[in-house]
Amino acid sequence: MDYEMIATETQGRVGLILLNRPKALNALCDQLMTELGDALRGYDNDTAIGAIVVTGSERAFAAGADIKEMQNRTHPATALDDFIGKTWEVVTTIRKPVIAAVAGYALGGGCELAMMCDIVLAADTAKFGQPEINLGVIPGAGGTQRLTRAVGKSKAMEMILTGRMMDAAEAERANLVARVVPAADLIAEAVKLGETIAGMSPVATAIAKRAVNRAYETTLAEGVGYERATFLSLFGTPHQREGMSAFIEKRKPEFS
Ligand code: CO8
Repeated sequence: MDYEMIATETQGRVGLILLNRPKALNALCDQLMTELGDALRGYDNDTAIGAIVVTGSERAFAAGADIKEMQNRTHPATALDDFIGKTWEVVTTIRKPVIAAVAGYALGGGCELAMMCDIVLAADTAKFGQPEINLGVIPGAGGTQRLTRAVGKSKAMEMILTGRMMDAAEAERANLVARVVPAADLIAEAVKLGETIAGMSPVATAIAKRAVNRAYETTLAEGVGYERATFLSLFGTPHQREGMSAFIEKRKPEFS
């Protein structure tokens, strides 16, 4: 697929996806989301890639779903089409770790896209918000659920009911992001993080990602049971032998 609204670039073992619709502050229209889904799947199926970074511009990671495109949608046609499920949730199906590197606005669907990624790294310029209430609607790509799980009920309610934005420092305090870095270093830091992850056992990485995501979906007892079963299954892999031998032999492990 030829891309018009995103750009892709490989740096080492990290697949970088740049949302690239600057005039619309990376508003997430159908075409952009389709291209993003295609690029994500492509990197997921590429054995040379160990982690994926999704980023935007200095001004905006993404200012939300494209309001101009959404304006004339009607119900029930919109519901029957399931356009949200088809294009927006691809990122949640990716096996490799996906890092959102957020500078500037991450609003509405942009904040939801960042929260669907596995790790959010924020520039000190990042601003997060769910301003849909100002448009007479509510978040529609998981915002009411993922923001609440990330920052707790009171702050999520305040943000969703008023449309207030959160700056990077507050987002870090509230556990919405893993870390805040200077804006000038954002991509380099995200790629470095991706490289670190890509250097680990790809099997352990994929299983660790799945196990952490289970914590959102299940009870503690079931989640711990899932962790135990998958932990033990890793003793059937050469990577467990390599990782433990390397530690004992005081060398760096080689996970092929
Ligand atoms: N959709 C379409 N165009 C947008 C969007 C958007 N979300 N955001 C900005 N733009 C466009 C503007 O229309 C403007 O275009 P033009 O120059 O042609 O008029 C251009 O980007 C620059 O924007 P501004 O002039 O407004 O720039 P400012 O610096 O003054 O303001 C803001 C920046 C604060 C980010 C402002 O643009 C803004 O408030 N944007 C809208 C934010 C918003 O409400 N987001 C939520 C959208 S709804 C949503 O995301 C629901 C998701 C549901 C799930 C998925 C379903 C599809």
